[in-house]
Formats: sequence, C-alpha cells, structure tokens
Amino acid sequence: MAQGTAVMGTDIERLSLNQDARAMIARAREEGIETVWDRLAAQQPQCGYCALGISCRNCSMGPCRVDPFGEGPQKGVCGADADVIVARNLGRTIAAGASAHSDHGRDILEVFAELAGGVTEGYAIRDEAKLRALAEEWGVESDGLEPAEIAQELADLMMEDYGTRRSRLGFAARAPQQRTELWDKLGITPRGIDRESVEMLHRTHMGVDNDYVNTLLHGLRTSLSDGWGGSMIATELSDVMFGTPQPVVSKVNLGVLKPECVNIALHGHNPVLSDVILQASADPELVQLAKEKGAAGINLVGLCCTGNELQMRKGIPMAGNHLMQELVLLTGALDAMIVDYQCIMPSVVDVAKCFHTVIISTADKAKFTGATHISFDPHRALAIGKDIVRRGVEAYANRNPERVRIPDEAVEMMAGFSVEAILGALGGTPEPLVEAIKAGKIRGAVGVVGCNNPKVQQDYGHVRLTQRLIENDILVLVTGCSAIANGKAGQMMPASAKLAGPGLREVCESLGIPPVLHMGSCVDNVRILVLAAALAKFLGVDISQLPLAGAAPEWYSEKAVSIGTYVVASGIFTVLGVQPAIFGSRNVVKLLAEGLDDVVGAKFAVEADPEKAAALICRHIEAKREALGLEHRDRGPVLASAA
Ligand code: XCC
Ligand code: SF4
Repeated sequence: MAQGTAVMGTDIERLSLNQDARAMIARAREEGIETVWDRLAAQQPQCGYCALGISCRNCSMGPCRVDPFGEGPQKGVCGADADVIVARNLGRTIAAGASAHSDHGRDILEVFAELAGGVTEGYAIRDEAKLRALAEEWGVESDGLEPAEIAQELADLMMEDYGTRRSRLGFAARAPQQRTELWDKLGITPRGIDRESVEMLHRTHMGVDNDYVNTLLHGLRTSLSDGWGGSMIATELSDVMFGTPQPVVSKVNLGVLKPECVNIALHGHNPVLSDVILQASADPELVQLAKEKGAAGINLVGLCCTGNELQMRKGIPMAGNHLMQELVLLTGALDAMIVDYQCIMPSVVDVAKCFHTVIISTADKAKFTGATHISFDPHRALAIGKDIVRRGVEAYANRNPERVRIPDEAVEMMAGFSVEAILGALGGTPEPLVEAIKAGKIRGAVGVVGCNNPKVQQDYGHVRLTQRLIENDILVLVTGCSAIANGKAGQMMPASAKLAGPGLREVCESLGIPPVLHMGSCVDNVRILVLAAALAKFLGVDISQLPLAGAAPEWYSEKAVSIGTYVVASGIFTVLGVQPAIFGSRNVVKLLAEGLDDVVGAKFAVEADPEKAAALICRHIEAKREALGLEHRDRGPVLASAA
C-alpha cells in the first residue's frame, strides 16, 4: 500500500530524504544491525482488519473481527457492528494519546508544586512575569505574594483540573466565546483532564456506549481535555520553570555529534529531567573528568521532543527526529542516551549493544529491559543529573574511535517561537499579522506537526508539504518531529524567506523571521491553539472562521490522534498523511470527513500525497478568506510539480 511517497531512487534513498539517515541505514545493513524499516518489512502483510479498525478484543467473548464489505460476520459476538467497533477503537486511541500528554503535564505540575513548596533541587521560577500572568488568568490574587506562594495556589487550582470538581477546565476560557458556547451546546466542554479519558475507557467497555456518534462526540471532548488541559498545563508551567522560549539559532542532524567530545543524547518528552542534565553537564568537575578521559568536553544533543524543549529554550543542537533514534546509535559516537518517556523504541537497547553506548532510563513509569535505570527524583534532581552525566563520561572511555562514523555537516535552524516571542516580534499585538493576512500577503497559517512513520519516506511529507505551503504565501508553524524535518531541510532560517512566495517573503524579511516557525514539542501544539484563539478574539470571530489548517503528514502515535482531534474540535481543518484505522466504517469516515464540519466547523481529510494535501489546504484557506470577505484566489494553488 502506497503511503505518501512516489519518490524514485535506490532502496535506501526511498526510506529517508536525508543523507545522514541514508548513510546510517547503509551501515546498519553492512553490519547486519536491525532497524525499524527491517521490522516493518517483516510485519508484511499487516493485518487488514486492524488497519481498517474492525477488529476488537475489548472482552473475552472475542476477539472479534467483522467484515462489513464482504460475506463474513457483520457483528462481533456481543452484536457490535463495524460502526461501533471502529468508534470504540478510535475513542480508546484518543484516550491513550490524551493520557500520555496529560500525564506528562501532571508530572510537570507535581514538580512545579514541589518547587513552590521549596523541596526540589535544581529548579527555579525562571519566568516570573508569566507566572503572574497565569495567576491572574486563574483568579489567584497575587499582589504582595512571593512567587512561591503564587505558584502554590496556582498548582492547587491546576491539580483540581485533573479531577472532576469543575464543570470546565481553567484554560478552556482562552478559547473565543463562540467556541466555548458551541462546546457547551454540544455537551463536549472538557470537565476534568483525567475524567474524560477514564469516561472514554468506561464508554468503550462492552455494553456501554453503543452509538458511534455519541462515542465520537466524547472523543472530541477527551481530546479537548488534552489540548486545553493537560498539554496546556505542561507547556505553560514548563515556560514558568524553564523559561519562555525566545528566537535562537541552533543546529540539526547527526552532524551535531562531535568526535572529540563525550556525546550525550536526551530522548523523550519531559523537560523536567533534561533541564537538570543540562545544568549537570556544565559542572566543572564533570567537564574535568571528561578531559581526564581524553575528551575535549561534554556535548549534549537532543532527540525528538525532549530535544525540542531544549532547543526551543536553550538552543541545544538537535540530532534528529523519531526515525533517527536508532541511527544516532549507529554513528558509534554516542556515549549515552538518556531517555524519559514516549516515542522511545524498545529497540534502542538492542542497537546500543552493538556499540559502547549506555542507555539510561530515568522514569519509573518507563523502564527498558536491558537499560540502566536511574530513578529520577526532583528532590535530588541535580545530584541524580550529575550521576547520569558521569555514566556518559565513563562510557566515553569504552568508545572505539575506529567505529565512529558521523555523517554530514549540521544544518542551521532557528527555534524559539513561543506565542510570546511571535507577538513580541510583531510589536506586542497580533495586529500586524492580521493586517498581513487581510492584505493577502500572508494567505493564512498552517500547523504542520507530528511524527515520522516508516511507512512514509522519512521527512518527505513534512518537507514537501511545507515547501508548497510557503510557496503559496502560507505561514507554516511546526512542532514535534516536523520541526526537526524542516530544520534538516534548511527551511527554518531567516534566509529561508527566499523559498517563500513574494508576500510571505516580504513579511518575513521585514521581521527577520523564517517562513517556518518552530513552536516547540508536541505538547506545545497548544501554542498554536493559543495563537489561533488570540487571532480569533482580536477579530471577534470563531477559530473556525480563520484561514487556518493543520496537517500531520507522517503521524504514527496515539498522541497525534488526540492532537488532530482537538485541533478539529477547536475549529481547524486537519489533513492526515497516514490512514487512521477507521476505514472499516463508512459512517465513521463520513462523520469525520464531512459531518463534523456542521458540528464543530471543521473536519478531517486523509491525503497521503503532500502535493495534493497542499492543494487541499490552499483551497480551504482561500475559501475561509472568501467567507471572511477578504480578497481570495479562485484558481487552485500554483503547484511547482504540476508542470
Ligand atoms: Fe515525534 Fe514528540 Fe510524534 Fe513522538 S509523538 S514521533 S512528533 S516525538 Ni509527539
Ligand atoms: Fe467481540 Fe463485542 Fe467483546 Fe469486542 S466487545 S471482543 S466485538 S464480543
């Protein structure tokens, strides 16, 4: 099944767009080291029932599978048909994704509360202004209070959002009034962050919610508890504790590894650990130890979203996105990989065994058989951080220089575009952006987000879609693995404005910003929501009326499903590049790809080819412009490949 790429080339070239990845995949083949692509091939053919979402093992009368388009059984043992089974499976996927983000948010919140209580080590309030702004938003009387006292009260209020004591999450008030009224009317206003996911597990137990529309509506609500709840708490408190990002120039790809240094990669999602590791790696004693072992110093690099958090706030270089996690080990130059949680393939332990690299797990909820586990505790964060860095330095002594192969020169990329930074660049108000959109210099804005998936040529979906959008004067906002993909492709420096259409180019050049803005990690997708809400409120319209769209060209994760769903439920049209497991139910597909438009003012589309996805998005943006009474283009977008 073709998933999004028609790129020609050798076998290895078809797997990734990038030279660094290709060189390491070739090395893996030479040395007989198994990677994600080998395992994907070994899984072929993948189960058609599962791919269509029509298998169910929610109870032990099953497992069941139904055959809605053929002669086989139409119902599971309990009587559930394809609609019910697909909706239940999708609901559970959303709940799992929302839970991952929200539990990450809870971990941040707990450290924040302990910081307020004065019992942590290595943490501080780094953005007091943001703390005070959040306090005001949440109704905490902060006049005359010390930051720690404010933090304590704010933490208590946010903790309540995880339970069920409210009828609406605190941050939901950030959405425009039209939107919150619509959510109320539909009965999908998120109440408690934990509550909505638990209720989804309840509803999808055998014999509870047997109406696919009702289940999917609760899916929207569950996703909203992530976007306007758990993820938003994660992002906002991370800014308070680790600093609100400001534009910074950094580097990306495997070329960020330094042969002469101890190389330590931070992989996962939670900045609570990585921020402390950064402090520990500057410890003079550890730097001295590295020198005694013969290294020039300690070089920290990021992977995936922990890497994004570090790059956004501190400019730490980025080794790569999701599909690079095995390949970074294949350089032979990585001494330690420190992992927290999410998107970490268990296989990294196996690949590391072929080299000297130590894999250090740190979260008690995310252990890896074969890895060294060092339990992270915020009360002794700095001491633990130093212990972890020391292991990396010691592992360097075991490195075999003859096994080191670092491909490629690193590429420069700019990061750090928090909403605060974007508004700052605009002079403190959304007005210049709104004016540029009204004047048609910028047609609209699109969030291109999400993962890599080995079913798609690595980064092709992100890079090609982004290119087409900026050529058509559409500002692109990137997070997660998409940001890293676009960085590697050289599309994220101010000089990349020359890749954009004339209108967008002019605006970017006058502000000195790239046409593709790095807004952070996956939880930071909420920054896009906040920006969209600010634009909508400024114009006095709902988010669904704005010329905006979302895209996840190479998504793989349950978190991405939750993100896509809250983006749609917030009123933004979203295009997926990889098929979700819903095509076994015509009714579910019809609801998500058509009917939702009448319900929440936005819908999903699935389009594997980024050229076609770009065309869909351009048409959507022009239609939104027309409906707002703005100048719009009638003809389809100019596609460079159409010639
Ligand atoms: Fe990347 Fe966040 Fe996806 Fe994981 S989920 S593969 S974007 S690292 Ni966020
Ligand atoms: Fe089969 Fe119904 Fe049980 Fe699912 S819930 S396994 S469809 S009997």
